[in-house]
Amino acid sequence: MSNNTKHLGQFITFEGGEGVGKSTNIEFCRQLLEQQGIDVIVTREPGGTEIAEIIREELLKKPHDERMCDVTELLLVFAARAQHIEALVKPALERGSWVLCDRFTDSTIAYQGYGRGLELSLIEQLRSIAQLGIEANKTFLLDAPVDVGMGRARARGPADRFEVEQLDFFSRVREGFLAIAEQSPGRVQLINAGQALDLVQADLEVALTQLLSQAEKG
Ligand code: T5A
Repeated sequence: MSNNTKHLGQFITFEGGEGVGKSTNIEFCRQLLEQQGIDVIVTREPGGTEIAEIIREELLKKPHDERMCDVTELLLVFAARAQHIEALVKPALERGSWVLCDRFTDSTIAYQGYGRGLELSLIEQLRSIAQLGIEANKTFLLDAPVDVGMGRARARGPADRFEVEQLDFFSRVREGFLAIAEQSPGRVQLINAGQALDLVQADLEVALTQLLSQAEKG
């Protein structure tokens, strides 16, 4: 990669099922971009700001008795997103920073749409209300067989409210992500996350180099 500090802000999202390596690889990408003199903000969804993190806690914790309704879950995801975009993502992009975000609306399509079975048109409506026109410039979809990702996630700690779901739920989620990749080949780049970490990161380095060169031209 060549050194150049002049870039327009880019919104890069990292997507995929449980435990596919998003956090690990975002850190890798952050270091690569910072070495190029780019101001990088790393954030996540749901979460990323004080209020959005409070909503995240509610979304992830396992309630004792009451089951969270699917529409409640969807609205909470978008409430967190609205806060995150207005308070953090939009201002950072306007300053010219590159925002690396662990999950975004593709996760909503995959989990609440394909996983829970909610209408995709409902998600589109909320997207137009909550996102202030902000969309990812580039998305790295880390894809691995469900059992590989779940195995890694479970080895790391206790399961949250999503991680206790059954295999067929996560198979639908994966199917959802792959459908998005097929529909948006320009934005979404599929990365084989089932391979060894150094190979995943070699793929990401090639992709980021291309992205940097496009951003410099553009
Ligand atoms: N959610 C989120 C929705 O339902 N709708 C939405 O709209 C949004 C935004 C929380 C939950 O919220 C749901 C989906 C989620 O269930 P999360 O915390 O981002 O979101 O979810 P997780 O996928 O659970 O995040 P994890 O932190 O568990 O997984 P990562 O970040 O993908 O994986 P990472 O980097 O922590 O790696 C896991 C382990 O695997 C190892 C790492 O070292 C680590 O130990 N690893 C590898 N090992 C071998 N080979 C490789 N290639 C490896 N890559 C990583």
